[in-house]
Amino acid sequence: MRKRLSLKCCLFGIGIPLTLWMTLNLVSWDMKLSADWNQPQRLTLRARKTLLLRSKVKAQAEEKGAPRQCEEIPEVINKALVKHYNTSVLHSLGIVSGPEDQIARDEGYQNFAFNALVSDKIGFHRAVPDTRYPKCQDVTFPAINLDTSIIVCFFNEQPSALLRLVHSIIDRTPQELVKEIILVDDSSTLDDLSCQIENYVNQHFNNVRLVRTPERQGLIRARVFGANLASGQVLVFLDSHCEVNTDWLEPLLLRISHDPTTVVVPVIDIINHDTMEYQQSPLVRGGFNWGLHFSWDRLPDNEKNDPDLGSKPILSPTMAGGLFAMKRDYFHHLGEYDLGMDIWGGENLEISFRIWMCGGKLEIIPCSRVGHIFRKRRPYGNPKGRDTFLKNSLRVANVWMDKYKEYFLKQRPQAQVVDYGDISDRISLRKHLSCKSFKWYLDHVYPELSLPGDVKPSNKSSHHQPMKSKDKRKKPVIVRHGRIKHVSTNLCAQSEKEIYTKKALVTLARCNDESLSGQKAQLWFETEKNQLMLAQLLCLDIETGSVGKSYARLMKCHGLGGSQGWLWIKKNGASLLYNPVSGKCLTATATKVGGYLSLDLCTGAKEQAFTMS
Ligand code: UD2
Ligand code: MN
Repeated sequence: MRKRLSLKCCLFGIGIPLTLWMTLNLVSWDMKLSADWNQPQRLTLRARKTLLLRSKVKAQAEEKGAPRQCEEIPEVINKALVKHYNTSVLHSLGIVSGPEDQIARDEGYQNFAFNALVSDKIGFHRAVPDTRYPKCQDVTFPAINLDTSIIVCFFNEQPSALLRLVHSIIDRTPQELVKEIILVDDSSTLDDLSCQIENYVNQHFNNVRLVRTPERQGLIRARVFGANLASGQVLVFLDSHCEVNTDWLEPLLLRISHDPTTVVVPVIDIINHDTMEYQQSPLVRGGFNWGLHFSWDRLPDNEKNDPDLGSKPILSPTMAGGLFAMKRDYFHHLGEYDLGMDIWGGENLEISFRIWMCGGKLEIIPCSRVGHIFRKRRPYGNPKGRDTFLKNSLRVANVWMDKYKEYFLKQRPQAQVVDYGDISDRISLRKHLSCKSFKWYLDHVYPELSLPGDVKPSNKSSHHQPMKSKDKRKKPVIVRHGRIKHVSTNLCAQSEKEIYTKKALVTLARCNDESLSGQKAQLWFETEKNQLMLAQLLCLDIETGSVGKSYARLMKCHGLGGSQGWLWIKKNGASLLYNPVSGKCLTATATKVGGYLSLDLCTGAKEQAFTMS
């Protein structure tokens, strides 16, 4: 009615203000169209900004001009790993064989917080172990009539990690299910790398689009930009350092086709950030604590004892955040993301609460597996130097948690003074969608969460990657024991202090096999997990992350491999102790009694030749 009226006025030529009003009206109509889930949303100022940005991005994507000037990335294919996943090949790729390797490795850790040297050497294609439970394998999928837009946002990503993800999707997904892959470069600052990625993408793929945000948005708004450009029926979000596994997409889509308000998450397998090994994750589900930190929780007993465990969907109170699929129209209907959130953090709990409280469901699909490089630190900051995780979490607490937000504020008192911006849009979204209360969510979706002060046993693991719960971690299995002898001097490795002193360095000493205590001091136990335990007490470890020389030390055994993993390799006829995490070999700094053991380039020199007997 109002529209018709304004049209009439225009015909009579009542100028600029009305034309402006009409333009806005049109824009809002366009927005409503993109959110075609019956109930249109109010167009806020922020949404208008997004829209403007969106048209800019569109323009940029469409004028694909001459390639940018930068070195071309060679299409690297490591033949040894394309067909068969092989850990010893992987380990050998990690060997630092000279100063160039060392630089590539150090720069990689600095920029990406994972071993970029190994990632580059693996190349753009590799096989990964099929980590699904047997019940998921060898199934024939019924026809699926949904297609997807896969959205991958990145800020300063290593080209080989990102391109291996893209190739893994193309290699392991039926073509008709992938309408497009949208790579959103969130204004990366390492220009050469983003230029190389862009040129490679333009030269090698048809259905991969690369778009760039006009300025750094952070992963939350970057995802919404990507989603606004997408046209597939289902949106799939992935982090930029993932590799998809066999038949990963079909189980996700089948679930969504049964119920379009189900949001589905694959099991996130672990790609080791030091060695790039691909490891199966245990079945756990998403939770959180009152500090609003995400946690991996043990499954409740009824799920754990289900005979179909491993192939049946698992209801999950929250998601980790990076990898999930949902219908595109449902994504828009449910309010996309909170555009007031910056850079990193909190959006995963926000979308999880919103899904459950506003009528949807969140499930982990064990038959779908995708590997992700879990890094020890985030290799980037944010332009304003603020703690965006805290700010974003405050928005979550104030919009979604009702009176339970007090628990959060108690846990993180620093939050009291943080400005979290305007949340009125999100509050009206919650009303508009008639979402349930946070109490309902706690009672029905996450009754296992104890309130502060309760003494329920914890079901959480504090690790940032999915972990087997402690009670299931087995005792180390010893495969052999003996003395570690330095060949050319015939000296033995032992602690410089008592055998139970943590952090003690390791030195060469005269081999002592006379008294029992002497034996113990030089008796090493090699375990199934490639640990070397002195007297079955402490593990041979290295100082990681240190610049310059790194020494071998004895540390508490953690059973996670990593810096406590030691492999015997051969070089120039000598047998060396190689530590895959550092890419280096155990080396005697001085070939005499008291000489410390350090880590050095694996050359096969006499300082590095050891045996175990
Ligand atoms: C986890 C999630 C991540 C996100 C985050 C909380 C998984 C596997 N990962 O942390 O997706 O939900 O928790 O916010 O569940 N990026 C940008 N712009 C930025 C910063 C990051 O595009 O300003 C990209 C980044 O390149 C990466 C993705 O966003 O592809 C996620 O970032 P991350 O890998 O640092 O987050 P992660 O895995 O530590
Ligand atoms: Mn990540």
